[in-house]
Amino acid sequence: MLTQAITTGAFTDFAADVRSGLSLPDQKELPSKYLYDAIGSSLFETISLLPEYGVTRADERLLRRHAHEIVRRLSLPVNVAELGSGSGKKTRWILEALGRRQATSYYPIEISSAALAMCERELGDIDSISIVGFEREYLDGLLEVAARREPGESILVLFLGSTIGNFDRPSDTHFLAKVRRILDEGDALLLGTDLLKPLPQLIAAYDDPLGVTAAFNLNLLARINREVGADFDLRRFEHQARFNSETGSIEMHLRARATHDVNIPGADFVASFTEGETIWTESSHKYLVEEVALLANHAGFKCEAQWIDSEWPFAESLLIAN
Ligand code: AVJ
Repeated sequence: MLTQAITTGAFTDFAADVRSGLSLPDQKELPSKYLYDAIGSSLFETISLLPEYGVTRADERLLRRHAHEIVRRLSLPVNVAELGSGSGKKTRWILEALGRRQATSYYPIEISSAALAMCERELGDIDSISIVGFEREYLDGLLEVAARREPGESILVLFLGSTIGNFDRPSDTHFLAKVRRILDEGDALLLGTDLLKPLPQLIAAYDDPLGVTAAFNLNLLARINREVGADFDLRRFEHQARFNSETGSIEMHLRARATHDVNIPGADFVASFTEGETIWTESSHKYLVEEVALLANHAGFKCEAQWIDSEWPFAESLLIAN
């Protein structure tokens, strides 16, 4: 049968990434982008409501307060591309401010179809905004947006929520440099970055007492069970949040409570765990304000303006491509 011939030996990207990440001899890892299936995206939405996790609220406060000033500094007409829109909630303020001045195309770019659907529902009612979503990786989506540019239009890229912090250093610079190469001089990038803050506050944000972040992290194993046919016993793993002071990043890990094997037939693979061993599932870098401007300069942008939340240290930086 044809279908069988195609599936035999040909793993999905997810299965291949699971296999390679769990085969690493020292620190096992899984790419954090796989945290966001429908359940993971909805758990993240819940995280963003937790009192201990101030990131999303700080981001939204800054965008709400400064939307008009941000829009005033752009070269109009402008179209908006958002890398990882999530639910789209915090984007409303910028789109409303823009919609008052011009008809605007808004292009959310998301690998999570659940998040993309949420975003289209959330923002569909704003006057003068037309939404075209792309279910793509960030750079592939941005290439599509750039291809639709009409002469005289500029592009505003939104990269909010401190998602940039999920890259390690210097991959964050390399990523922004790739974004810059897709853009033209004068285009803008609005970058949200969570800032370094006292350790207890950071740990609580990534290890909340209600256990929502633990569920968000463990869901990655449940997703492997669902989509790659593995037999992870979630009770044999526990969520861990640590601060790595060398890299300045919060790391999420899943720690094996006992020595055991896990079958992953969809990746044709058995993963062995020893007690106490961890799978590293995410890094979330906490920036220094000065670091953001340097990052921007190295990637080919000038830091035009910066707004910082006083309640929860977080920076919104408007970068202009030079
Ligand atoms: C959505 C990537 C910004 O790193 O803070 C929340 C994801 N992980 N709690 C972050 C997350 C654990 C979040 N980002």
